Amino acid sequence: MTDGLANTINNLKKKNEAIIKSIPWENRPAGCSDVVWRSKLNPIIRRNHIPISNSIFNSAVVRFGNGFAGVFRCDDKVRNMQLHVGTSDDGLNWYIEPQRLKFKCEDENIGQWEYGYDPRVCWIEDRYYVTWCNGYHGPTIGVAYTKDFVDFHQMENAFLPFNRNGVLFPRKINGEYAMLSRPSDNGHTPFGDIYYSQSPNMIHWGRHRFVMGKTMGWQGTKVGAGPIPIETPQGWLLFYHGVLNSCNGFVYSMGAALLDLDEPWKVRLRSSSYLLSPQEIYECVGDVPNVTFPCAALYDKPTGKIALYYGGADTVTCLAFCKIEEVLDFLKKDSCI
Ligand code: BMA
Repeated sequence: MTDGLANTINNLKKKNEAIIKSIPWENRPAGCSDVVWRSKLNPIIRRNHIPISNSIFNSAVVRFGNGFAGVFRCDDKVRNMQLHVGTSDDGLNWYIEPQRLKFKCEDENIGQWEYGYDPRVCWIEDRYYVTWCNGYHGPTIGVAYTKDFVDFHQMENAFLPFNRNGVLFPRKINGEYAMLSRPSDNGHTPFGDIYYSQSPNMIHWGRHRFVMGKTMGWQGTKVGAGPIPIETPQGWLLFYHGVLNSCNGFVYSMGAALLDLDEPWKVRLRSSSYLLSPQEIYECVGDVPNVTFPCAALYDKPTGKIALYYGGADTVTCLAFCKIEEVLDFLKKDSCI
């Protein structure tokens, strides 16, 4: 860790924690009727935000101290896929630590770093858990925890290879930790369904349940969970990505589903239309064209505002906004279930 990160973390912790910073927000632009709209500041993190980065995208952001912290996917100029810690006062302007995140791990077999990408961060009980696509003889789901965004303790991988898009629920359900994931293969997987798994201790995962698979159109090839699900009285609101296989390759869009509160493998509502798809230049042009890939959501319960962080074209980090009631209303009207 450099002094830069130590200083920003101390500042976030030092300030009066009673003053909770509001999440980034912009009102829906005049003339726009979309349920999800983009930030005018996009991309909020450019590909060369730090000198070593080729691209910074598909990243996870949470509230931390009197501001925000996150784990960012930074592919470096060798094109290693790495994770880096970031801090921010306002969720828009980010300090990204130039050195990659190095997990502490008691098991040297598990702790040997190959690569990591597409992190999610989830506050449960007393700590932040990080899940990510972890290279261990192929991609699988790595799990670690931190209390301060300085020391990260790597635990067992949740599953055998091959798996991606491991997304924790923010509380135990029926007495067990719960995670969504997407079993896959070792390549640019041409299939993929979302499953639900349960664990008594965050180490041993089982009692797997099928949640949902591909359907049609923008989600006709594969689907994967996005940000940490948001609890509502009607169910868990899940934003997810869906993939269409076009003549020109995969197109990654975002939709939403409402999962049962007590049995989240039961899908109550599911969008038939996408909520966000690659249309802006920073989503259509980049290292992998035509990708909008959400990994994090900040939710302000009193106002219902949601700020969604997503990767654009596997190159940059972007922000979009929506209101929870409008997403739930949209789901009721648009559901394919
Ligand atoms: C997936 C992951 C994502 C990426 C997407 C589009 O398989 O690798 O990180 O955004 O492909 O390339």
